[in-house]
Amino acid sequence: MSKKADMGLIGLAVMGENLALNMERNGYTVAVFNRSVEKVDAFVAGRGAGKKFIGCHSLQELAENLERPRRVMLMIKAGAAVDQMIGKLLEVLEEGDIIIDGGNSFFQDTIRRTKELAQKGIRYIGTGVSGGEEGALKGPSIMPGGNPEAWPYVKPIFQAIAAKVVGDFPCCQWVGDNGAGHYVKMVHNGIEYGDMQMICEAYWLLKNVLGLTAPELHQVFTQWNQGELNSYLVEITSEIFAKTDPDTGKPVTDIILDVAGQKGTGKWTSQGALDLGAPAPTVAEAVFARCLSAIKEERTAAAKVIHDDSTTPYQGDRQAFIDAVRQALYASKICSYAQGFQLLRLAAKEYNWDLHYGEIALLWRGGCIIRATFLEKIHAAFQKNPALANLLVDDFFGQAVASCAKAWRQVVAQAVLSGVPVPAFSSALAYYDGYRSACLPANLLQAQRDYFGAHTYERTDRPRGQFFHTEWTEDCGKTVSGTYNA
Ligand code: NBP
Repeated sequence: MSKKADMGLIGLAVMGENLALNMERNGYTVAVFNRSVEKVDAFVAGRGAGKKFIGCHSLQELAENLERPRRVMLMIKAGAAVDQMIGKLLEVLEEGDIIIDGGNSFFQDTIRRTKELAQKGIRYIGTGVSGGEEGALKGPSIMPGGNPEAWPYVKPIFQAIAAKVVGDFPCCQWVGDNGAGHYVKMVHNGIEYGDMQMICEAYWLLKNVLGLTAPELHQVFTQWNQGELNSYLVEITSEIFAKTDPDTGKPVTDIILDVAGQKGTGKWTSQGALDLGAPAPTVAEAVFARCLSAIKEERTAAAKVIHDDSTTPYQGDRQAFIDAVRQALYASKICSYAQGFQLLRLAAKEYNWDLHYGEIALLWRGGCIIRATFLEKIHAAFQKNPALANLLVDDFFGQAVASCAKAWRQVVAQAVLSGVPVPAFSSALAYYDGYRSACLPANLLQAQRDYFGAHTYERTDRPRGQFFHTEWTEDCGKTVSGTYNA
């Protein structure tokens, strides 16, 4: 009898096809299925030719060709398609079998599916897979969560196909129960939104304040990639500025329309932060910056009628400004990651996950889009203090930001003077200044709330948890609101 497959993979689009090839290259036999079954034959006869693939034309055939307990991975469009496919799979799977969803599913869906499937005896994993097409083929970052009983059966395959860093360390470890893996992937994507926006702001400042050309920008980013900013995104940015459009001879960046797309994971991260009351303004600003870019026609019309002659050009040293922008980028990036990890901490509390923040930082060192040298430092910070409240109070990051702060303020100030929008740089700076402030103007805010809604307030000279109300006007009553919420 011929060998059965180690893994069933459903969804032969960009990610599924490449993940299947990655598994096969690592010694596993993969049974493949796709809703449009002609893609199965095309794959097995094409990129999969001569390899250990079993092409299946039905879910029944897929189930018959899998070792038990069966492992079936979905790499299909997130949302209703996943529920539909799970429903169909339940007709052919047995108790103890494992379903893995590797798409960008919303974490609340994964929480629900893990629970519903456990009740049916099916072990479920919802996993983040990051790295796009190339990562899927050569080694992605994998962030699995769900039913921990399933993990031992999937771990060898996932750790074999994952990106490896520092020798043989796989960028794949168990993240936590139910939706934890998809949540961590969502926050990864939110951080990615922030990183991309901050790099774009650095570019826009260097271009508009100093007038740097694409070849000069290529050099600056290449140099930055040698230091503390070393990362995949800075590296590809330097390569992007070296690319010329063959038709026009112009830098490719000059012919690309300034309208940003988005698929929603940055928005989810921001919504998740709002749900938990987590201060994560930098990712939110990155999402809003994409929204503002998208209203191109409106901006173009506004540019014709809103003339502003209040700006002040930069008069200082060019190299000093380039260096200051590098420091502003680094400090803003630290703040953005501090916000991301603060969000994870609040999520762990809310959803009862035992998240290991240092390990999560290590998962992102290879394979994924935000891979960066400084993730090692985040790991070290949480190793030193697993209960670290915020990266900004870690010695290394605290000193790193403090040493950049002066340049960072000058850059944000010059951006404001020059009329160059830097929402991520400036929101990160406001977060830093807010986080390090023992006192904020929320005393006045509480007074306002108490004035118009009798919402009450706590006093600086009394223990926390005692609430007071002032009769601000003569005609207000003594009844206070019962819905005080700090
Ligand atoms: P897509 O997200 O474009 O989905 C295409 C696949 O979904 C095809 O196999 C398609 O089958 C299948 N599908 C659809 Br659409 N509706 C279906 C349904 N109702 N039932 C069964 N199958 C259905 O593919 P992708 O870009 O490879 O991404 C796969 C997953 O991985 C997504 O969740 C995505 O968000 C996530 N992801 C993508 C990337 C990336 O860089 N692309 C990176 C990381 C994660 P068909 O051939 O019959 O239409």
